[in-house]
Amino acid sequence: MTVTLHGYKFSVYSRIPRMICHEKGIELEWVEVNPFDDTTPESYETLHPFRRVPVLQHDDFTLYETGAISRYLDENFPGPSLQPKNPRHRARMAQTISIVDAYVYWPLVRQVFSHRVFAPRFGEPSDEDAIAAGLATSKGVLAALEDLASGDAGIISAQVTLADFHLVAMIDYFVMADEGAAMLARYEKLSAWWDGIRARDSVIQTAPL
Ligand SMILES: N[C@@H](CCC(=O)N[C@@H](CS)C(=O)NCC(=O)O)C(=O)O
Repeated sequence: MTVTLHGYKFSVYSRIPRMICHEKGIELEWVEVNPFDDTTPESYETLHPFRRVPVLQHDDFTLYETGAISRYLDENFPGPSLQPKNPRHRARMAQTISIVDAYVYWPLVRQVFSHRVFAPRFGEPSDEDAIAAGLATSKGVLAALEDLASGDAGIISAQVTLADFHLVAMIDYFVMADEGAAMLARYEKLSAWWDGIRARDSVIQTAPL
């Protein structure tokens, strides 16, 4: 039984299943794929027609889309369950994952982190307008997450769930920008959640930068 993840070392989405595997004690084989590199072979499209990462392969089963991968890992492997049984908490978990995909990734990661932290670190040009736009959008996004945050161990319930790991990957990059860290600090429940979850071994062991 082999579990292989095709992912990119700096990718937030690739980090999510890595954290989940760590939490559940699943051994993972890693295949490095840089989706931003034009030299990635066309054959990769047989695994992911949109040329993104990650892709999971479990024996003869191939799966892309991180939300689906997270659930598959949680439901098919032993270890602590990362999905609440309570239907309302489960719905909040699904809602939070959807918010991360639709509203968090672009402003917090691709606009603020990429231009403020990643591009300068790797000698690439960065765009101040993109940072300003990302920060402006991030305010509303963090306010919405603060409204949903439970104030318990997990973002949406006392139990740590898949939603926590989807959000961790994004927030960890966002707070590497000084403006991101300052903005998060204004949200009490989100800050308390972040201070607790960032100490987990799965988060520390998968830190990308
Ligand atoms: N909906 C996809 C999003 C994955 C995604 O956007 N991954 C980024 C890396 S973090 C990527 O591959 N980007 C390549 C690109 O934008 O061309 C998922 O949930 O897996």
